[in-house]
Amino acid sequence: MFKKILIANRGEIALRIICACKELGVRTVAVYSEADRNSLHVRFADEAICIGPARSSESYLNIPAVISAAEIANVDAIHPGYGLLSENANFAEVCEASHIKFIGPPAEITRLMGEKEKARQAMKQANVPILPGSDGIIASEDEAIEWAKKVGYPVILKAKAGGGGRGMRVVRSEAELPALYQAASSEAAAAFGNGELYMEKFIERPRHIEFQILADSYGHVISLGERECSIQRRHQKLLEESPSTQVTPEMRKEIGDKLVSCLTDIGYVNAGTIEFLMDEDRSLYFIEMNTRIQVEHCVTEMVTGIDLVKSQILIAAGAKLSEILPEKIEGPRGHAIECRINAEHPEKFTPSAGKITTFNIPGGIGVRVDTNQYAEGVVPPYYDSMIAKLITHGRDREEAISRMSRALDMFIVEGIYTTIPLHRRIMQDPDFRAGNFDTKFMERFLAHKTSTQAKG
Ligand code: MV4
Repeated sequence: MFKKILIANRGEIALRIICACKELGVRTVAVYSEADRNSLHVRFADEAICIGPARSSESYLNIPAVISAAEIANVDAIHPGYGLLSENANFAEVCEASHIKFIGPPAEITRLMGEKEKARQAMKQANVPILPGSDGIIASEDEAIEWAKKVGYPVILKAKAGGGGRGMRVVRSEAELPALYQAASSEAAAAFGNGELYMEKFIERPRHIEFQILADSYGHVISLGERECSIQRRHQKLLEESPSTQVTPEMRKEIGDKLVSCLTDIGYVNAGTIEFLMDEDRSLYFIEMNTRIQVEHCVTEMVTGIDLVKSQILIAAGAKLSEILPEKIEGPRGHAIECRINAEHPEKFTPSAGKITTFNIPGGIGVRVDTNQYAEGVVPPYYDSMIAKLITHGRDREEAISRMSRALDMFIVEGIYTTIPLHRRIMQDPDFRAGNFDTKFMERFLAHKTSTQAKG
């Protein structure tokens, strides 16, 4: 087992990783920027090293600074968390070259999954359903027109190196294809340094459903079921839950089995998330894979009872799944929901940095809060706006929702704006309560709010 781990991250996930290390009896090293000097991850780690100025590019994303800290502190391993360096294959390689274990999959697998079209082909080989589309890069407008004819409009152009919705364009007719092809390609070139595109049939109102897997270094892979992540705005998830109301035990097993077979073939190791779109007839189609722990991992933890971060560390240290997981993993136990509490105006979504004056964290049965914030704490303007995750668990979805409603009422944050009032309203929404929503839910929800306000 590792003696000491460096956490190459900040915020709630840095603290979450420290929790796992403490439970495992592993010493921790925090790294922090000048803006995060008073953060709880610095306070709760055994050691802390300042790695640079506030801006991420000069601190948390500065590979030489992170590696130097790891060498000075003499750690065995680095946990990258999510975002930042977590899906940077070069960073994983530098870690291994420095004889520091990177807690995540091998660099070549991160690189493979970063190439969205290659990931698609890998899934296709294992019979994981993918959307009809181009098998490979579409090198020209003419080629795109040819493919669109075969598949039928609407289609979507996506960046080979893509992510976060950048370099994506929906094309509804042949006439508009050339301009959109050029726009997607130049946007992708600017964002990812690679303008290559591929194409898929476009699904109008998809749900976003993802599967959590764990894999050890001995060829064992397990699926831990799905998360429903459709409640999002501009590609930022706001609320996630597990299980999805739309996935039956049969679907869960069918997709889970196919993913296990695919990821076993690939030689996947550690935690991973496979994203799907669900269309109106409830068919699931692979879109991409994330090779890191995700923000919303907690809802899976609540319904499986498995500590995913601890599992990541144990797997990286050479444990077998059979040694760290219960003998039999049943389906999901009850229902869990997570609300992302962001330091943002709840309607305008503008960032709201500054000093927190009151911070009352709810508790009680079925309530979990993952946060790095506290009263008198400061939300710096430089980073992601998420300051807490409020997670509730209940015997069923209704109980999880009622617990979420009352926990949101008891979560008092003063001094900055947060998304708490927004989540309170979502909990009251009849469509949300009925499980009747897709990735366009927030657009409709926010439009309705504005119109009723205008009337009022
Ligand atoms: C799609 C799609 C519809 N059809 N692909 C957006 C981000 C990227 N990860 C994939 N995305 C989408 N791909 C096809 N063939 C719709 C989206 C999409 C979306 C997906 C998941 C969650 C939110 C979304 C919001 C807008 C568009």
